[in-house]
Amino acid sequence: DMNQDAVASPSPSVSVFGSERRWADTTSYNTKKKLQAWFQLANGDWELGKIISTSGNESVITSDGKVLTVKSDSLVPANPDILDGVEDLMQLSYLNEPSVLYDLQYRYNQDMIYTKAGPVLVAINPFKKVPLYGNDFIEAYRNKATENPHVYAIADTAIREMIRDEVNQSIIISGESGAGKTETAKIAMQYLAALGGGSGIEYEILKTNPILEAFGNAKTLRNDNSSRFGKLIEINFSETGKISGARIQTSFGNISLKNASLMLLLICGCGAVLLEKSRVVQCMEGERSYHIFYQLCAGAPSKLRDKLHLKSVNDYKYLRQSDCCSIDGVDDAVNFHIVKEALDIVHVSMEDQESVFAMLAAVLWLGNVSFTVIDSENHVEPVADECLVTVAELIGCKVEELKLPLSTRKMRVGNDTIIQKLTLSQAMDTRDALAKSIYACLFEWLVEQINKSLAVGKRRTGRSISILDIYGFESFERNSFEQFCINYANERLQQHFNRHLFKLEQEEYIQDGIDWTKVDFEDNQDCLNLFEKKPLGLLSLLDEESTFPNGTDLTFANKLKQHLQSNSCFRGDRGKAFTVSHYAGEVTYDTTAFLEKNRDLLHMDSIQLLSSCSCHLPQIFASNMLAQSEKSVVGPLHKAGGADSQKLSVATKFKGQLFQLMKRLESTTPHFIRCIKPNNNQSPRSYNQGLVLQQLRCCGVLEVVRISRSGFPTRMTHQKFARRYGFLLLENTISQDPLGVSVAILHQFGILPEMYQVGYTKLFFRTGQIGMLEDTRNRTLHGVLRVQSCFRGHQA
Ligand code: AOV
Ligand code: MG
Repeated sequence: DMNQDAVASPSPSVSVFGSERRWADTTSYNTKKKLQAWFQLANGDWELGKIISTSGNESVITSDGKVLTVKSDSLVPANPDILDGVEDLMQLSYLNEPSVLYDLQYRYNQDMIYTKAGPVLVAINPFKKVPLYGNDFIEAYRNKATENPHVYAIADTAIREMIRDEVNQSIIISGESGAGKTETAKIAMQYLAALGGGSGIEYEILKTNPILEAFGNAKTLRNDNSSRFGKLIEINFSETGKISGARIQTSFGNISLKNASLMLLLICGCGAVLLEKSRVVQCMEGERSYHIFYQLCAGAPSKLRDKLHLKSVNDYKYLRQSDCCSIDGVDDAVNFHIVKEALDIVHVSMEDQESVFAMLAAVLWLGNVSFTVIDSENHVEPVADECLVTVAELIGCKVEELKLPLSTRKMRVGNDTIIQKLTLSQAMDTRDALAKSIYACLFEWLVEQINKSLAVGKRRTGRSISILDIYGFESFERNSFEQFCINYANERLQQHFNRHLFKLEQEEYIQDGIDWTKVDFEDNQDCLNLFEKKPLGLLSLLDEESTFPNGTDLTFANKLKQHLQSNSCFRGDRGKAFTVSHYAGEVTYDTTAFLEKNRDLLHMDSIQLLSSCSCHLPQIFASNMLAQSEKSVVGPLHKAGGADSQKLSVATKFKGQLFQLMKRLESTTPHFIRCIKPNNNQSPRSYNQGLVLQQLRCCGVLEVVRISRSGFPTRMTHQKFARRYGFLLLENTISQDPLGVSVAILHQFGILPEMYQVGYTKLFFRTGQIGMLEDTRNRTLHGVLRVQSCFRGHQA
């Protein structure tokens, strides 16, 4: 039986390339003189040399006119010149770290910042304008007129696979802070938006960026425009696009996707994943708060200034304290107008815009509110000066109403309500908590408005492509709760990457019974366990300690040391510090303020104040917060009588949002882009080998290439394959079953036996094989459709 044969006949088994980082077999190599090889300099950088002679364990090489003697086994083979700057690392004959570094650098020096690493696109931040974008390039990628790796090409593949497989797609962008994720996300959006075809929606989609960046980005020590929130942008293609799927597929070659409508959606949770709100009231020296504050102060027209009683940046404590109020090359005033224009375009009304600005001003003025001690017990009262009066005016309440929650707290004891006076530090915390909440609510509200406006009248029924851009891995001198959350998110994302490129991939081979030798990869499950395990994980212990009234940052740190010492990713340090071994490197966290930031209490008195304000935004904020606290888990203060709002802890909420996000991503076909930061100074034309190598290592780029080179990235069930290409068969096959048809197709197209494997349920192909079949299919279909439409033309 022929089908049995097809399964049983052994395809050439594929051996997986071993680690070629070092030369295993130096003896055979050493005889080949004049060969090029990499040797390592004292600073760790690799340099190219030519082998002149070898004796014993030593080789003499020339490099740059110098003659050097080096240890033979420290040499690493270099690729022939003809492979300089290959566009896919899979094409390298010798796959080792220096060769990969060199290839990327070679391309980077010529402004070719994109390189494929098998299925992954590597993007190196140029830190300057590079001539790779715009309509001409978009057209070229749509017409498949160029093969150069590009974000556009990834977006294009995503669209094609969405249509071909009828599966939602995602473009997942990762990399350290400042590596270029947000820029890359915008470039991908540009390509997808171009398919809007003049419907106007593409314009609106792109205009959301300046708004989100103004309110959600800030200058950090790593990145002048660092995202302080995570976002998933979902672009939906309409049902009509789907119905005319076949037509789209064929007409796609020469562009117009006119039938497809697009829309942008930020995921909720609360629109965007955990905005770093502590930044509103405090940030490190040399950093800034959110861009919008500086933009408002610099760019507001005089009428608005008067209305909001605006002063300059240096007059506001929240903005002044980090000793950094401008960014080189950035004009905040100009950007204010760009944001305003963008708000117009996404249909935020003038009235709403004014309310937004009023809330921003209220936050700034709140920061300037000061307190005076009123009794011997250090209780305080806010000073009724210009600041307090202005805040009251901006949010729409009486000065006395504002004074109350800033200086007292209602507590319920048994059946009685008592009023407790606040000390200076309690009052300042309460004030800051109010400012943070107003800002965070404002951000959420704004995202909601954008979503509403872009979703008007459109049902989300078609297929979608989502673009994920979160904050990148961060490691500073001092790392706090924010870095803790951000790095945890990145750890999760790394696992998604691993699962898809290593684990699932290999499991599928083995499950489907094809020849395969397993490739090892860095698994980060231990680190995730360290965070997530219950009850003895970082997050659980943090939540537990946060609910203890007597818990402090120190007791928290001690508890970690007591319970987590056995996890190899954890190390307790002196005092209040601990260290986590992340996939991207070790980070030492200082637990100072962890508990308070995790509790993130906004007292009921403050929420009540907001709900009684005459302005509509504070009212909306208050009702959103109340709705949230009702859904929440019961905390200790809640138990004490509900006089206080006890929401979910920040860490728990964050984890929940992260899980939601991952769940969404799990149902999509992922396309990965790895952004790489070539230097730490945000400067162009500077390529730090060590820094690049560390980033390549931690995301396993070499291993991905190795798997892909020896693997079969494209797969299709026998049924689907037979259905899709069966009509191309010239002769009827003896067999009508899917496997028989499939094998006949493979034979007819002369696909070489080493280029595919037949599994129990699927066919597996090496890179590039399916493309040829698709092209033939499209050409044939296109021809057929043309004939049909000619025919219809005749009839008419
Ligand atoms: P990030 O998103 O990865 O950091 P960004 O996308 O904000 O990093 O990039 C940082 C800066 O690098 C940008 O402001 C640009 O100046 C420059 N840049 C990045 N990509 C390009 C490009 N393709 N062409 C020109 N310049 C580029 V963070 O959000 O901090 O994790 O939290
Ligand atoms: Mg970013």
